[in-house]
Amino acid sequence: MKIAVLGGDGFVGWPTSLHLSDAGHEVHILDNLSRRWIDTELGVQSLTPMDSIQERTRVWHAETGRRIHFHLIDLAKDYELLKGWLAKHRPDAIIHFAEQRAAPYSMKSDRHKNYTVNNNVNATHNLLNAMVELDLDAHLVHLGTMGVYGYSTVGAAIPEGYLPVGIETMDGRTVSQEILYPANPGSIYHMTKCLDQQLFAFYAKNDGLRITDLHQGIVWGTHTEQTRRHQQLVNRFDYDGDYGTVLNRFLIQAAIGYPLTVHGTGGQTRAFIHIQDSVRCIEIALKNPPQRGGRVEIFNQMTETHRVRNLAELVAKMTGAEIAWLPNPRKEAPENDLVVKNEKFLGLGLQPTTLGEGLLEEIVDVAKKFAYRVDRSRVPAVSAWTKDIAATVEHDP
Ligand code: USQ
Repeated sequence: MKIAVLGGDGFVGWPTSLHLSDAGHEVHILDNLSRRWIDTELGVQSLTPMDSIQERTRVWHAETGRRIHFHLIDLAKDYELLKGWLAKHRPDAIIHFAEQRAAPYSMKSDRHKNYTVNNNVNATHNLLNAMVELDLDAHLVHLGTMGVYGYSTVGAAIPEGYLPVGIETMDGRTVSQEILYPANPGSIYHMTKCLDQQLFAFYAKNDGLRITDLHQGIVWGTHTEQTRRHQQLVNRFDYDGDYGTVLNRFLIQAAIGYPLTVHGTGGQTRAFIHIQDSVRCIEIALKNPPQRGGRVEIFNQMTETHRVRNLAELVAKMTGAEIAWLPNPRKEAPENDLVVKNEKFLGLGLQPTTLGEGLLEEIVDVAKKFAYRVDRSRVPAVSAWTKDIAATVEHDP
């Protein structure tokens, strides 16, 4: 297949591009390199030393003989450029990662809220609009988030996208209907993914676009089979308070002797997936497109659920790290249970990679190797969800 990977320079986009290229597909990365600009804005860098996208693709070609093409395009701002590219290349499939993906970054200030909404919603809408205008029947696979559901399980597992409801009719009968699971975002970033869902539902219904939305949990790990092949193919690895995600942060903190930054009681339960499984799920989704004219296909892309304090205790036991119990910069339930259905990917052959497979140690080793690149002052999470909470945030545990 000819596949456009929008946002192919990012944390999940890059290993996905390598994985699909390795599988024999013709891969085109479209990216505005915004993630690199945000590093510059925040004054942080990936723990792993990353080369330019051009250098990364050159090394991939030297290693494998395969080409990954790069196109510098801003989906949210350059509608005509995007449309022109799609008209010329007419990909068979499009994978859409091209959104600002950090909840803390999206809550930093009014400017960051505006940026996240404008960037994410326009990117998605420009893409859908152009596909319709060009009669492009490509399968669109979007990376969404488990955060569209909120994280509370009301005595029932969270289904894959749709919720059956019984509605009482005026003549007293009960009819059943499936609706999109009620959106319950916990940050501006997560809210943009809820808005994406509405855009997808409309374009699938109105124009028959074939769309798959992947509701992904928190990714952990850094390497995949392909990023291991050469040191210059290494994936980015975020540790800072805005972009670092919880388990990877704990592992890096352990490696540099920094107390593990648990927010509140650590009673938050979240869904997780290893980066290797994430790229496999995307390939599985690509192979199983929905019918034209059908509804949006939704998968829960996660393999395990864990409570934050249990993860901290696991990492502390494994490494001897201390735990710091910090005031929570976020507005979220202090404790929650979470049960999630993920039978669709399991049914299509996904073999989950779990925390117990020795990969946690590998991440600590990567972190130790590059520990000299860590700026300890950028470890604390200081983006507060409200002005009241901002006064309670600790800058240095
Ligand atoms: N947390 C800590 N200490 C830390 C960092 C986080 O206790 O040092 C807590 C947070 O308060 C939160 C939980 O860990 O309760 C998860 O935080 P996170 O930063 O790992 O994940 P989140 O902000 O939810 O976002 C990440 C990705 C996002 C993706 C989402 C999937 O950045 O792109 O959509 O995970 S999900 O969480 O399932 O919605």
